[in-house]
Amino acid sequence: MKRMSADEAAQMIQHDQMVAFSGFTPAGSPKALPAVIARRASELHQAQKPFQIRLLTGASISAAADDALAEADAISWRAPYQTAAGLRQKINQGKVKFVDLHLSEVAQMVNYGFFGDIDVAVIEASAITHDGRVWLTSGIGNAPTWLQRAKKVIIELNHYHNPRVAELADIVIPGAPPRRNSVPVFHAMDRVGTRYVQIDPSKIVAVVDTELPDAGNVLDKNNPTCQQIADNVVTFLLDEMAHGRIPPEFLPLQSGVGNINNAVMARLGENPDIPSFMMYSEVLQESVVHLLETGKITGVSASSLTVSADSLRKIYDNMDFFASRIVLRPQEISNNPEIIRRLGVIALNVGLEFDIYGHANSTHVAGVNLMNGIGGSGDFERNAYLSIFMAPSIAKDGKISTIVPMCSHVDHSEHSVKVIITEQGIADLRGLSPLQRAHAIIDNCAHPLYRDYLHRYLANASGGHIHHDLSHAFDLHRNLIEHGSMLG
Ligand code: 0RQ
Repeated sequence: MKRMSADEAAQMIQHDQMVAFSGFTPAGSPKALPAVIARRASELHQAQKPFQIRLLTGASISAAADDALAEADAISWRAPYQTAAGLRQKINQGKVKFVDLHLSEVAQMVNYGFFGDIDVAVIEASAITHDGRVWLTSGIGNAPTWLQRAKKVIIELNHYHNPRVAELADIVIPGAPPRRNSVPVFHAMDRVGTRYVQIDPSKIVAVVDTELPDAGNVLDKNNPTCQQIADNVVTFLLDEMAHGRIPPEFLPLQSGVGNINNAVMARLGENPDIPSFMMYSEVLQESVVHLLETGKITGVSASSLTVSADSLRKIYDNMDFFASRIVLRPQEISNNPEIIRRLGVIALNVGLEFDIYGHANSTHVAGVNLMNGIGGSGDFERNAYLSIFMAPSIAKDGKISTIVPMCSHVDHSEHSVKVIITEQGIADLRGLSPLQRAHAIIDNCAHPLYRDYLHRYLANASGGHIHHDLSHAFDLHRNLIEHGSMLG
């Protein structure tokens, strides 16, 4: 194996190449190469030479890595998801071409050849062998597909990880149509693949030794609004159980990342009337580690351990306990529509804004500026047993209502969104016609500051099955842009 420094390995990456990083969120993503690629870009730019890569990842990588690459103008094209302020700015200035994709679809789109070849994959591994077996780390993402498709592979062998992390992995890559088989996961914890990825070892052009932690997962808001939304979610799920629509043994949960989702998981965990349950999700987040310890959560299928350094250490120090309770899958399987529908997953995601008919905008502020991307939310919401969307009813101290007459951008249509929950209450949209939905959303979810406005909009709107006033549908957004507040 060709061991070398990160600087030497970065020399193998050329201008305009398609580069693919391992991992899912900061977990399992390369830690050394991104900064070195950024530096190489800056140096080449100073010498008046072009250097920009096209970059595919699993989900986000660490914000520091994405920001360093953005700051150095090292990326010309990026997919499928990001969460970094600096990169976001470049995308919204039109300096980086960003493609927002459902996370379950990325690997198959690459396998179908939709984005061309992958020139270089940069993969964090916990172990490799001379015959080409690669064991991944705390995030799987699309790494198995990158390893198989890339012309060249750079391995970051990260000694920070406990080698036993490989016991969590379950690697399977579905075949391509027209003879694609079912993925035989019939239970959240089923294992159907291998613990490592087998590749042609001659493709490994560099092995870079590192000992670097995943960038921690910082949750900063544990505010009363998050807590109230979480309480409303618990109330709703208990009511569904009481009506027999959720079976007594419960159903697997998917939970997005962020403060609201974390509060929901904590509240579910402490409620004695919620039975112990499993998760079929994309990220295993901070609060879930504790719930695995208490036994409230009995097993988790995910693509990454998106947890703090302390929690990762706890998992690594207690692998006898956690190895039988966690399965890490490629995102094409953790977010697989076939399995989500089969298992009856309850999906819990957060959106930016919802319109009175139940369309959801998860990605673009005022319809124009990218926030993060759709991530895995669409994979789950479209295929879930119950699709629940959550948000505070207002943002930016009330200058923004998250309930609007018409969404300025739509990621999830009314057909996928079954329930909306804010701190104000619950709008159960199942079986409601559009106008019934509008009343349910305004009365139960909108903030009192905006309720009258929204009722007035609806009363003055006209139409057939759906009512709208197209000359005023975006007045709130126009006010926000012109006056900094939706109420003008
Ligand atoms: O801004 O931080 O400056 O205060 O958006 O909002 O309420 O803190 O909630 O962190 O959960 O993020 C939709 C962005 C919500 C996220 C979104 C402002 C608000 C705040 C963040 P500040 P909150 P969250 C799993 C699933 C799509 C991807 C997904 C997301 C900031 O949940 O990216 O679901 N979802 N992935 O003030 C303008 C509005 C706003 C608004 C809120 N209507 N207009 N700003 N904000 N509503 C993850 C993966 O797939 C890996």
